[in-house]
Amino acid sequence: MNLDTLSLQQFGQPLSDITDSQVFELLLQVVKSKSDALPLNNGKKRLYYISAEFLIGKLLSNNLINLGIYNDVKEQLSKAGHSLEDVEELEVEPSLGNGGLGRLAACFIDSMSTLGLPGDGVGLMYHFGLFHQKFLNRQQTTVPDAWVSDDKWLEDEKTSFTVEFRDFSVTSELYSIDVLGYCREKKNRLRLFDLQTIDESLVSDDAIDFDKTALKKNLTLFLYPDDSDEDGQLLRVYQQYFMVSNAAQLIVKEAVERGSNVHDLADYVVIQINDTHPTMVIPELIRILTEKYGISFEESVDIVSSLVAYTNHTILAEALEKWPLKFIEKVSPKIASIIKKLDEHIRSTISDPSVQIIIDNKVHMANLAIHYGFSINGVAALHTKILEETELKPFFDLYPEKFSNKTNGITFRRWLMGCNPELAEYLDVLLGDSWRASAHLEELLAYRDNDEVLNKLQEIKQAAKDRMSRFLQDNQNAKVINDSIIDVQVKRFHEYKRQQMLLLYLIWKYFDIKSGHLPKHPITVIFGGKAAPAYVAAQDIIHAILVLSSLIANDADVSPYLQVIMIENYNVTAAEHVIPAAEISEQISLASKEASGTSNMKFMLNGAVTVCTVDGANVEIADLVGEKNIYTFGASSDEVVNLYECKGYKVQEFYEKPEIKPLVDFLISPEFISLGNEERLERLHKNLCSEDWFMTLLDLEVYIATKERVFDDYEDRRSWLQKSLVNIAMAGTFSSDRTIAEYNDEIWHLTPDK
Ligand code: F58
Repeated sequence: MNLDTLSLQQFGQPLSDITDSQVFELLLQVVKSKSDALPLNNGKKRLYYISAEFLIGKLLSNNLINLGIYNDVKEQLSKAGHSLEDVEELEVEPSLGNGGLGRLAACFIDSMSTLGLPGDGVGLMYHFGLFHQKFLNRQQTTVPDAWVSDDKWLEDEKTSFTVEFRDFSVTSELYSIDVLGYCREKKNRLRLFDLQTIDESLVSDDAIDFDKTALKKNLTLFLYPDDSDEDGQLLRVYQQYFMVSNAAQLIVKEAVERGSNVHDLADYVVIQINDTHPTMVIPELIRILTEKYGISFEESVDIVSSLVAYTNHTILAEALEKWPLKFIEKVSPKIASIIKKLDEHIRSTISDPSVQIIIDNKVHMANLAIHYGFSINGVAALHTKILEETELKPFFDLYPEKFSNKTNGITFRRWLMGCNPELAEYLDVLLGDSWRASAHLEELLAYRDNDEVLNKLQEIKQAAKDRMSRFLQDNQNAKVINDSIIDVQVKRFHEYKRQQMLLLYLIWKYFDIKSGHLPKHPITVIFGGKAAPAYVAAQDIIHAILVLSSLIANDADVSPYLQVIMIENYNVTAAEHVIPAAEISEQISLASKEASGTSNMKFMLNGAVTVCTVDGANVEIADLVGEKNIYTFGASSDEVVNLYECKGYKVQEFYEKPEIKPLVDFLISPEFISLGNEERLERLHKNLCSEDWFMTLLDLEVYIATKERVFDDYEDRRSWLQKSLVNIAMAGTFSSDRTIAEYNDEIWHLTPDK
């Protein structure tokens, strides 16, 4: 493929003379014509991975990599004076996800295609997705993130279904995006349902509020519309039913086209539901089988129960969905009545009230999925253990055979080859390129004592740091201190993830520098992430970080040594710049609360050293790299679970400690308040010293001590680089190809296409 020739044909000018946006157009055509020509992965049995989110990121580079033409294209462009990086900037990032669960779904569909498994992602085509985050007066503001009209990858499948609600019906339109596998001749698709009557004009340019009751026009406008009022909650139920009704109709139609007589549907279909949002696919399929195919209720239940599998992503009680039965009745009385029948069956056979589906007139979606699915899995070993032994113990006692662990993974195409090509190329030099398909990196350990290799790793890290600095400069005019240590916490803002603990450490460090203890290397701490619009406490934490960032920047004694940058509108593109540059990965959730985490895996793969609590997949990372190559601290999950159970955490005892009180009180000091919003800062302060539901102060002192040890150790450059090397070498386990192979071997049982 010669881009110069293509450019001459298309634009009448050589590659060197066309603009970056013409190059983008050209590359799109190249990728699309190649991907259009690929047939779908086929097989009798097909997987449908239904998810409310797919945080797929930009697709150009990813597709070039998977088509095996990335290096060639990059070289041709560079010879003609273009940089692929600049061209990529012209692509819009789809706004179809929120956090780890959505990004996991994106990694999974990439791996499914790579392994040749016949299966598609199924979700909704939100026109504005999640909001775009902007900072104003050091606070998060939310503006609509319009992306659909600029997207270049969506194709109209020209397929529609009717979805019947109680009071009206709507028609859908199915769009899809090709999902290419790494060096594969066949593809899968991400299939997204839109509403034919969607009306973007309900949304103004600068605010994400809109008429939540205009259901015929709004169902696919936003991902997770604000549900702090009843209209918002109802809208979510409508959205979920719209998603699963379309999915179920598509699934049955395609199975029948492949030869199913519907009684044998489970030989043709397996459905993985990503968290509980798609749970209503169970009653919806039962409805279709009984109403449309005349199959008895009992047989329909058996058929459906043998083909739906559920992944749990959280133990946080408030995140486990429970919808008032009356909402479901309002959306679809038929679905409500099927759920009631399913609940009655459980009541009549199992006496334990905690496992019922309808409790206090609320439908517990996870309970429904566990009783009427054939598989439930957690997403890291510790998480699954907590589900089995504590959170879902009554279910585990009933159905031990349904439970399993599938530790999460990440696709190395995006999180190494795409975002860190220098490191990927150097691994080729050292290991040959077979790691690209196998993810086996352990042979790198042989170079642990090789100074030349360690120095080269340092050089690669420096290049990534420079790239990130340019990105932050261009995007938000932030100037990273030269030669500073890059210490990063990027993830959704939530109190359990404890961004506030890093904030308190930073206050400690600020005091320490003020008192004359200057760090040997300057430190740049980078935060990134969004807070849900209805989650005030998380927004207060963002506010305090932005205030501290300004306070330090304005302080000439401290600013040469310490800097806090909060990335505006953190998304996949920002992650691709920050993760390769990071030297310290912050994974500091309250033990037991982070189901897995996946940024922990991305950071380690790119050579960052992890500072973490013993939570989620951090446990598995620590086991792999060994205690010399990771910094773990803090209360264990058993201790935490115990403290909750016996109400044993007394925050005041910690707050009153002379080492802690000044740090917390600084949040309401005149210096702090002069830069911020008093109400927000007082609320955050009060929250920390009188409630602290996620036990920040419990771990704070040991966290500070650990961080100081980390910064000391960083000064021994050789041994630090060795830690970094070991982390890269041991990251192979966390390839999502491994995870998907496990899902397939143990849950889905699909035959890979050739
Ligand atoms: C995340 N969940 C987990 N949920 O927090 C993380 O530990 C795990 O690694 C990841 O799933 C993948 O398994 C997550 O991202 C959400 O974003 C919820 C979506 C629905 C609204 C509440 C947040």
